[in-house]
Amino acid sequence: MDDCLFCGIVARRVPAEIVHETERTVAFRDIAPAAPVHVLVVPRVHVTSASTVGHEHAEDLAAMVVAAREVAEAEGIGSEERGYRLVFNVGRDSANSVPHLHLHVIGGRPMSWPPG
Ligand code: DGP
Repeated sequence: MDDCLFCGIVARRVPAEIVHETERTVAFRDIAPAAPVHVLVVPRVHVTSASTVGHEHAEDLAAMVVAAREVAEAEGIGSEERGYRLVFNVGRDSANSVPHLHLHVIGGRPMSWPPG
């Protein structure tokens, strides 16, 4: 989509620090990191939100989770001893701000639960 920020990053129209790519996904560092490791994994195809995901997106979703694991391993937080958080924000209450599906990979420091 021409006016979508993350489609712009996927298409290299918008600069970003890309750290991982597959046939179906692109992963890049969050511009406002919430932790030492904060990477966003997005599908190359435009999907607006987890609230609009359907069975037709199954392969993209699986590819995103595998990409997140590979990013975490590459960043040195993939082990059970370290660990990381995977987050899909959906809608206003979650503070979702970019309408292109993205999986947050957050780690590199201890985190509490529940989130704020
Ligand atoms: P969310 O709240 O789940 O919609 O998260 C959107 C994230 O996207 C937020 O953590 C900040 C990040 N972000 C917003 N604009 C840009 C950008 O232009 N470049 C990069 N790399 N990240 C961005």
